[in-house]
Amino acid sequence: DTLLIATRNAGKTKEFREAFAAIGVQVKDLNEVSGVPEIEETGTTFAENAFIKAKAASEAAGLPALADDSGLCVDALGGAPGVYSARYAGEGAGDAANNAKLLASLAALEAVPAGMPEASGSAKLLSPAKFVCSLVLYDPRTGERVEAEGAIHGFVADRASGSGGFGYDPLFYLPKHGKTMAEISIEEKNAISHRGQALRELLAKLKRE
Ligand code: ITT
Repeated sequence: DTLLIATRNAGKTKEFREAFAAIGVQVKDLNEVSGVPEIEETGTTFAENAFIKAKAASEAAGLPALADDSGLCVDALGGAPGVYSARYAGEGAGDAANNAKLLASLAALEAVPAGMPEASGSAKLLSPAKFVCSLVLYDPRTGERVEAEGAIHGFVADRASGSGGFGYDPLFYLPKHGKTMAEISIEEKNAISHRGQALRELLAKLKRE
């Protein structure tokens, strides 16, 4: 069995590949199929954008597809970058530029929110934040859609640590682990992450159908 993941983000694909391997499902993403044009994310919510991507990719490929729309919502920034997480520092600017922009935006604030926990080492925590993931599985032959969402709370640290994961993971500190999301293994990340939670909810819904 092969499932199409409606993403061009290799970091997401790696995590889905790892999670689906456990249940014997192979995955391929939009970098591995031809004929799916660039999809514009015009929604204002994670759920809307996930549906837009799942529908467009599945119809172009003629196969069911699973889309992931996700992002980081930072309390001290009023929930930004949110649905703009991938393009926070500009279209195509990339993870390093996005992380630099996040640190600059927090550094520009008047005050650090009160009551931040201590981080391990010399890092300082700058704001509570959460990662959110919306998943939509869409079947173009029946029009059926299954949706799920997951979230994980943590804090934005003032410096990057770790080389695992992708995106904002090196800045996303988990007090319970005393580590950033880039310092835990892919198995640990899938066990706790917004994406892992959403995927387990999606699979549970499919099982009930
Ligand atoms: P696709 O639309 O092709 O799937 P994308 O990267 O543009 O790829 P999104 O619009 O959903 O996808 O943006 C997600 C961004 O949110 C991603 O680029 C990261 O910056 C951030 N993000 C989401 N999940 C993350 C995670 O697990 N760890 C770190 N950053 C994450």
